[in-house]
Amino acid sequence: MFNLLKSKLSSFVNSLSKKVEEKPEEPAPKQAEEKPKSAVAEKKPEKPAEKPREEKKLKLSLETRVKSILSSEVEIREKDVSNLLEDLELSLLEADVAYDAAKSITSNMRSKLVGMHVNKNEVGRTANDVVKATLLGVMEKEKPDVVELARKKTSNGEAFVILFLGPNGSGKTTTIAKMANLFKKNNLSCVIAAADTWRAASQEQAEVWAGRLGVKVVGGQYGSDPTSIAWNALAHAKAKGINVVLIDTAGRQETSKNLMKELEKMNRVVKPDLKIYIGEALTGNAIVEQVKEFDKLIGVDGVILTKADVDEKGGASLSVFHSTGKPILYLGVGQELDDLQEFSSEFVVENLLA
Ligand SMILES: Nc1nc2c(ncn2[C@@H]2O[C@H](COP(=O)(O)OP(=O)(O)O)[C@@H](O)[C@H]2O)c(=O)[nH]1
Ligand SMILES: [Mg+2]
Repeated sequence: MFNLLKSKLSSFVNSLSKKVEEKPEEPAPKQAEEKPKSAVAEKKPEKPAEKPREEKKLKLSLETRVKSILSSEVEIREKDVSNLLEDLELSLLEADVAYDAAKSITSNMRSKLVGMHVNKNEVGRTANDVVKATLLGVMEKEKPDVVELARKKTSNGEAFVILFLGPNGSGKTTTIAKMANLFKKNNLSCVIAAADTWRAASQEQAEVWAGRLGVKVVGGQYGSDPTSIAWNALAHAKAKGINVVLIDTAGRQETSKNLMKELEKMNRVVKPDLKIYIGEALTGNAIVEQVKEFDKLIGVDGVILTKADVDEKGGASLSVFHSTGKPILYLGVGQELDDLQEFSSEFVVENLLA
């Protein structure tokens, strides 16, 4: 998972520490070297008050130098990092990080690194810490606790409604099954609205998962109005006291106007509590435009990135956070019911820098 991004970050850390460690000693400040000791010693000033000041200055610069040699402390300069950060920016793009996200990550690193005084033996560790802090900063976003939100709503005797949207084949139906499984484990009952009336066999697919989970599916005729199916599922939840309604929708591209219109209608009628965009991690930074378009149309509360288990690049999550401003709620990490991981930026960053 995310191996390309991982290797690019590690190569940046290694190159930087190599470069700084191999840096030749900086010459001592001229002023201190050029003034021969004797000049100070010989020139005994009339006023004794001035002498200690001069000596103090010399002593100080000598002390700083000795200290710096002893502690092998170096300052990271712009010239140490500039080429490496340029390379890193290209590497991030290659790993599917969106352009503005890559730019912002590297400029953030530059401002943290340049001017930093570090022990020569600890450049690698320091660079690692800087990369970590920067990536965590990118992914810092308040994330709703979906299960908690559902619990809260149901405690008022109302059903919690989630609308799942996204392109065809991104994993909506599978993720709905995984979510139903998660709710069930948290003692919340579910109903699935099979409102994908476009794709042949989509309802049967939902039925298969639901059968395994012991969850009811409310469906309708292929080609029928998906909003009416969602509406029926809501009515069913109300009548039976079911806690969570999970609405599956037909896969649509943000470019297909009719389908987008249909989604808008469903949103107005159903008024979901949460709208979750399901996107493949493999889509890379193209996911940014998709989320933005759906967000413009009906508002997106969060993203679930699926197929993270087979995504070698790893840039999509950084792009989503940086360029859409939406939190990632979960990662899909396989095709089974339990293959859903709550998203944790710490976990992802630890994994990237392991
Ligand atoms: N490896 C992997 N495959 C997934 C994941 N989520 C979904 N899939 C697979 O992606 C394919 C499309 O999923 P589906 O739920 O039908 O997508 P939908 O068209 O958006 O409803 C299926 O073969 C799923 O098994 C995941 O997290 N990892
Ligand atoms: Mg589907």
